[in-house]
Amino acid sequence: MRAFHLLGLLVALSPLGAADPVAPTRKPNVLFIAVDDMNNDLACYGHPFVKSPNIDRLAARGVRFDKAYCQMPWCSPSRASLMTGLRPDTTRVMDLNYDFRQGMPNVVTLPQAFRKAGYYAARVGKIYHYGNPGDIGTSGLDDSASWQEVVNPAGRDKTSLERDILIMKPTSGLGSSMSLLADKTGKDEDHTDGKVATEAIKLLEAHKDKPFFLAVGFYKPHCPWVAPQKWFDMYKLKDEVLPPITAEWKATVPDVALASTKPWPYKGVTAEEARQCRLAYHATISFVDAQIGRVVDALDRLGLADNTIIVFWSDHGYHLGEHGLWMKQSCYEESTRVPLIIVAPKAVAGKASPRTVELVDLYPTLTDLAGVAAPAGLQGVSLRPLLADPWRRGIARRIRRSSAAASMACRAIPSAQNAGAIPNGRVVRMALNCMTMTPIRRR
Ligand SMILES: [Ca+2]
Repeated sequence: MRAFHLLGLLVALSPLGAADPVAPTRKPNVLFIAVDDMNNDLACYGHPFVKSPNIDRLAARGVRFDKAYCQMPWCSPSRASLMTGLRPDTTRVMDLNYDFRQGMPNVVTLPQAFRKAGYYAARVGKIYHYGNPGDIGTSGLDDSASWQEVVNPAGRDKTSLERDILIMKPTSGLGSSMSLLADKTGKDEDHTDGKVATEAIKLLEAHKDKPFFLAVGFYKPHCPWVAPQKWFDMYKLKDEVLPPITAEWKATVPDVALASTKPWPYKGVTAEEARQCRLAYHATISFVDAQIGRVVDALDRLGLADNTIIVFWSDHGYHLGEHGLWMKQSCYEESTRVPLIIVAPKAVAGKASPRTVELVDLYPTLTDLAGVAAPAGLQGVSLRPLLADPWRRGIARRIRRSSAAASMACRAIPSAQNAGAIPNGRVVRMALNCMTMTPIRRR
């Protein structure tokens, strides 16, 4: 893998790069857009009614990855892995408290690599882990070495609306409380994610004349599902149908397969309440989609689009009732799969890649595309060849080492139960073989 990566880097840096359709003509900027807890319920991924015109617009400008997976379906392990280019069993980040610098004080993060290459690197909002919504307005579990400048917006969803939120599961923290609010008076720009977009646009305007790595971390559609009323009005409760579950199906899986949702099903809310939560989740997808659109519009207005790599990613997926599950931390497809779009200058546009990729691949991909020196030992592979030919085979290899998620699953499942039949191939393979959570076979 390292040999492949070095080869990619040499190509990027060599004069031969001029013949490469993806090679930048000058130092490209990076607009690094993250969302929190967003699954693939997006129009560009084929969802029948979710409205996501701005993310769809990114997909039309770049490559949409249809089989992209996180390294562990939980905020901090996933984000620390992506930002260091190392798998969770290397970072040792397997909970929401551990700082990867404790064990790897000198690790060079993705934005640090760009800083070393002379880039201005800044963060707005949530990129590394922090409690959502508890830590909104703070730097949370940030990595200060990564940035020259940080902005931590807090909007009315955090500062004045929390007491009005409809909480369906009051025994949980607000971030997992199955809670929602349609704000009847506030504007998009008054909410935290509206402010994230506004602050990101200010930084684009201020730093447009030199190479930048701007990380823009949005907070929705993480619970609580709070957004202006108009976004809720775009959806109908009758459309929010829960996937079927049966007692017979439940009897065929070990308890651990359902352990991420306690109590099962739907964290103890009624099916009707769960449908309201689905609607609210979709409403906040459309809300955050609009804020992403504002940032991309600014990039275009400033004339930066032709020389800016745009990455759009979510830290993990999200259950909305499949198998009776809700939220994340399960090893099923809906929890581990993520939306991932890369728009690179001169890359193909409007294509989808069916190849299995992982968020840990983003670090080597971005350094490769930008011609930035990457540290040795990155554990992903550059996806650059897929930006020229999304169907290309053979850029990734079969992963043989265990991932933290697989380790977590194995720790949680007594060995006797490992032999039990689980009718979801991904879970079986993770639990039985301790393979990485994603790939099984990478072609
Ligand atoms: Ca998350």
